[in-house]
Amino acid sequence: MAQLDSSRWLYSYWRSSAAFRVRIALNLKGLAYDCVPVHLARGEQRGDTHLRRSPQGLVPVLEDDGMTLTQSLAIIEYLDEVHTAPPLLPSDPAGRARVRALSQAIACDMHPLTNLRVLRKLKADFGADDAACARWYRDWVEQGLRAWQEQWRAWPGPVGPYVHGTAPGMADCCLVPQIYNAQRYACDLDATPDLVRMFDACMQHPAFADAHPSRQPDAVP
Ligand SMILES: N[C@@H](CCC(=O)N[C@@H](CS)C(=O)NCC(=O)O)C(=O)O
Repeated sequence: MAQLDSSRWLYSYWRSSAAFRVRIALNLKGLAYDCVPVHLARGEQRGDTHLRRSPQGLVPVLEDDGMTLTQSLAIIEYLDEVHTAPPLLPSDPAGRARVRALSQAIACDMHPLTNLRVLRKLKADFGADDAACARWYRDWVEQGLRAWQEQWRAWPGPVGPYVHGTAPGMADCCLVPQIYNAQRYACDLDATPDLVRMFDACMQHPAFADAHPSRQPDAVP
């Protein structure tokens, strides 16, 4: 859903799951943006130009209304506060706490362990080969998703088709890229069927389908 002359720029990489989260949120809100690829595999995130936007050397970065915003969850909550419809967080405090907890379990706990720079460090400094990195990835993701499913099942409220009811929200923005990556790394998802079902439901929605890595301007076929 990238568009020209939007005055909103998303610095993104097609396979970045954190950028994928923000692309979904922008699409759910119906907000136009220009996608500016930052080639992570070539190290563009560590160049001076990108470090001025993100001193951490990470994507996504959203430039909006003259501001430079980082951190996918902070960006999603910003978008939700400025553009209130459709809401990405529930209206009740307990629901919001649940959605934030499920979102943070992925964005703050699972994803950082499997980030590109972590996998690179394992290889460069600790002698891990491709097979060891894949095992590291799968171990963390499979155990993280199993715990996530338990946490999700513990809620007494309405069930599906999305994470928190009948409309997609912030937790779906986090879950879908995580499952996409888990499938890419051939993780065993047999123990987490509820998550796969929610992923499949989301991917039927155009906001998710248009945000898919394969649909991005920098995608490599
Ligand atoms: N907590 C950050 C994580 C951002 C992040 O880890 N981005 C990855 C791509 S998914 C990245 O830019 N990695 C660059 C690198 O590892 O060098 C967020 O949610 O925005």
